[in-house]
Amino acid sequence: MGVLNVTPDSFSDGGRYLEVDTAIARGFELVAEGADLVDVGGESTRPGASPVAPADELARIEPVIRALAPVVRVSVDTRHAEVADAALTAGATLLNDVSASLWPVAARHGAGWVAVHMAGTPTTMQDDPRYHDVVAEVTAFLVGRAEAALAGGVGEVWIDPGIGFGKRPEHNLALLSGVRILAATGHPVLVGTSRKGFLGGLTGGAPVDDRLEASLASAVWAMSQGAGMVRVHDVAPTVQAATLVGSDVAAPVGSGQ
Ligand code: HH2
Repeated sequence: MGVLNVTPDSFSDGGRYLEVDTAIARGFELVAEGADLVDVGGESTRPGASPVAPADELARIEPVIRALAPVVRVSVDTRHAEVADAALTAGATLLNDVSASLWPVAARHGAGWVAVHMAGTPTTMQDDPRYHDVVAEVTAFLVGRAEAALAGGVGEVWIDPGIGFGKRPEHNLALLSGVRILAATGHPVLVGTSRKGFLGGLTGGAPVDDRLEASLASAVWAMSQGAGMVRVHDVAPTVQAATLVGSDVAAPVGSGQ
């Protein structure tokens, strides 16, 4: 899943793809790099982000979705029902939902749905996140939402632990360690670590544009633990790194380079 933020303020690429033409061109670039799916968002959900009026969010993303949907599967990254509804009408077929509440909209459109775990709202989620057992709590929450959505008629349901969404660094690491537990629920798992702040912390303060290696390592880890999809900004390097996952790395010495 390649990230396409049509926003002025996303934490890593804010403002770069705010013009419709630039955003569409970036979408085509992600496809050329090997993305199976492009995730289009018009509102930053970084910690402390200000909410965007749904009409403004939709104006940013709708033309981009219309242009990309004929060439690649498009997901819409939104927590607003009216935006989700219009985006699915415009051609998106997966609803990436950090509010984990919009499955009725996906059901109405016959679209897939991603339930993301978030503690609170983007404005407040990093204030003082607390868990007794973060893996157990997040897993129970996501399974509950997934079962409700499946019972409500959604045919394709993904679960996502919401790395960075109301989590301290130790919570993010515990959830990454626990990807196998999430995968064992039987629901397909999506993980988004790309360029996120906790990777900066772990790598001694690497700035957002200098987190590629850590992003790749965490994506490969998540895939090796059973994640079926990773949400990334750097598609080509991730596609290359992903070829190792599940391949036979025990090939005989001298069999090639
Ligand atoms: N993370 C972000 C946004 N959407 N969706 C899913 N399913 N999983 C994630 O981990 C996830 C997500 C935050 O990253 P980004 O879009 O790059 O930044 P911003 O929210 O600042 O636009």
